[in-house]
Amino acid sequence: MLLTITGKDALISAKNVVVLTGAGISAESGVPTFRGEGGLWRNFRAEELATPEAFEANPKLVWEWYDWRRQLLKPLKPNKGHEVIARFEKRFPEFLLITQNVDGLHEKAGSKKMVELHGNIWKVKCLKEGKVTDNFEVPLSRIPPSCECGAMLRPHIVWFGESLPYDAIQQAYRAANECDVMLVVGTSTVVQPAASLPIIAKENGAHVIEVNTEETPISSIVNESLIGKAGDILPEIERLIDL
Ligand code: BV8
Repeated sequence: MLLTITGKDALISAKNVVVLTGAGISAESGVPTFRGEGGLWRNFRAEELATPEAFEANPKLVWEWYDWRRQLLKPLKPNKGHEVIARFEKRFPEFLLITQNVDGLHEKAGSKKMVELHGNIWKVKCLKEGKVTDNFEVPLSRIPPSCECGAMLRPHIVWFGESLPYDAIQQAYRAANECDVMLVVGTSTVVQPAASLPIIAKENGAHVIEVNTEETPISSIVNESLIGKAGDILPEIERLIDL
């Protein structure tokens, strides 16, 4: 059984739907997840490199990691899971996609009503002016890259130990508090504060549906834990509710 009847009815009658995604939604596009076997680069784990301290100590090494990820990401395309979520925007009166991913694949799939909690690997920020600009240069011609003003650029990404953008996390908390249904797709629910969003939704009375290839710490708390690939399950859910 895919969705329970309750889950199907909850989605069909939903006025306000939130989708929270993590690295698992991009796995079928070929993007290594953080905590799966693909999460290593030169034997470093993401948590060791995605920190202000690592960047301070060795900006070249951290930028080489991002440049490697950008080269890997450049040819990759959104998958069926991203595309269903992009279509869901028009399906429900109120909708918000909250993603932890920085790969830009949701935007490529057409998602617009979206909050990127952890930034975007295709944006850079000037350390002096604080200006955020797009940067699609692959590979980077200079590592670390610098701004026209001469100052060093950093990835416009939220590192461990850094606060999330205030507006983004407030919008996410509000959406979690107000939604009728939350779909939690492809996240290990390890990283805070994103991992608290499904709990907030459940406490607000939303019907929370998890889609993951394995159990997670919230699987026993959500209303429905659907085990399988997002690229298989999301199109199934779309078919089921559009019948
Ligand atoms: C914060 C950008 C307030 C980087 C990321 C000590 C000091 C400071 C903070 C902390 C601390 N101890 C704990 C914290 C909080 C910390 C935290 O949560 N740490 C964890 C590791 C315990 N959080 C923070 O630091 C956050 N900021 O708290 O600010 C503050 C400030 C100062 C001091 C104190 C507090 C900032 C967190 C943001 C970090 N940046 N990304 C980059 O990408 O380069 S997080 C990183 O993890 C990614 O964004 C990723 O999205 C995110 C979560 O991982 P997942 O997306 O869930 O990916 P994962 O690989 O884990 O799981 C994939 C899942 O998919 C699996 O479940 C798998 O089964 C499933 N799957 C696989 N294939 C499929 C699938 N599912 C469906 N279909 C498939 N085909």
